[in-house]
Amino acid sequence: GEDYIKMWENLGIDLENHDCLLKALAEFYQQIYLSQENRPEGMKYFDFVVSEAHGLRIKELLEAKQQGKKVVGVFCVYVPEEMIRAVDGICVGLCAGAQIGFEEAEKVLPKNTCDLIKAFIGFKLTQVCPYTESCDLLIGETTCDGKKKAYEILNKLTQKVYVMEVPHMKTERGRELFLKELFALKNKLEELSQQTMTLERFKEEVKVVNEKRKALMRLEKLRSYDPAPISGLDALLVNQIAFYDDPVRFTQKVNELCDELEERVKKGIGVKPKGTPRILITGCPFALPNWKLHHMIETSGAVVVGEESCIGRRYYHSLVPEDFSSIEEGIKLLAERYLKTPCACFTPNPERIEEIQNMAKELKAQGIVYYSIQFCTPYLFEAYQVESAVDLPFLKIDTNYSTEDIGQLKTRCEAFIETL
Ligand code: BJ8
Repeated sequence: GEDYIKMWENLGIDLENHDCLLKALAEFYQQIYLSQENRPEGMKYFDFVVSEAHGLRIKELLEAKQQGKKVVGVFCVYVPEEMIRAVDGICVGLCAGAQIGFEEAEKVLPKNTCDLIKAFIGFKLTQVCPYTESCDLLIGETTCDGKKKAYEILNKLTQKVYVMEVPHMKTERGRELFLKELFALKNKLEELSQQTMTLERFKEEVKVVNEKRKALMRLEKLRSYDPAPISGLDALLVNQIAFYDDPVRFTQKVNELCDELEERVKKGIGVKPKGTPRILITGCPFALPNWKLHHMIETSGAVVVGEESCIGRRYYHSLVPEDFSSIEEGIKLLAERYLKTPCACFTPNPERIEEIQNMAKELKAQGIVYYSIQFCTPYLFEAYQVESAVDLPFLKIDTNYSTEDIGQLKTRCEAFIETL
């Protein structure tokens, strides 16, 4: 409506580019999501959230800002949301999953950069992302080389980037560094919000984020049944929305969805027939609206039952203990929990292989699809380690955000699924 157009204008959004994005998104959503059969009723809320992603949610963020709250953008699951929330901040994920602004992005980035990075720089250069434009602070991190260097450019464009150092080894020294970085982040967030973190608020927010993660764990568990009560696409969408919806409301809606899925399981209702081949995906994150791989697999006769990905298990793998009695102790527990995350930016990274094996067993996967975004060195390299460790049929997909290779990839997926 008119209100939204004013709101976007005030944010500095390029209305023409933005219109193209929204139209493409709506069309995509119609084609990929709304065409699915046997969707749970509970997905209606998430459909609504997607349709209002640039509307109502942005309005909420701007209203919160008017009350003095700060909006903080993040790009990685090593940046603790609990700390942002403990100083009354709102955390939003800014990774981008569409080929928007690539032409502009390629003027400032090397061509052989992964599409996830090209997309968030492209979104900024073409002024199409109301989340990026709403942020008071952008927190980058030293994970892969591409992101690390892209944050320098992003800072040049926004003057709002703070980079937190993430170690690359989980040694004693690495752990110490990470802990120090979390204390430095606390100072930064206190300076931004002009408030001192209190133990009470910190504990509250640890609980809020734990509840969100518990709901996502519950959702994952329900996908272990055959027939699967929810499609991989729908579960992926819920996981994507986890990064920008209000966490309390989101948690409630995910739990309502899970209640419905439990009923489905009891009655033996699924999205696909019992015995449909089950796929576990592992690899790079799936930033919204990157639905390409799930769509391809699920229109090729299989169902995706889990994601060992940052949009997936790497986000909700474990909780933070809630019974600490000082902020320092809480931050230590937070550091331990976050460092358990098995990203390929770490060396060595045996925990990821363990996680994949556990997930495959728990979710009764029959095949593994290894997903890497073209030019993503950490995940492309680690494919070798993973492939030699797992004993399930294995398909490696190295792709980007374009639709050009869909025909060829679909043929490969179909052939793979037929062997399961
Ligand atoms: S914890 S996966 S969110 S770093 S796809 S930009 S790695 S070249 S996103 Fe990541 Fe944190 Fe790790 Fe997760 Fe680089 Fe690869 Fe691109 Fe990537």
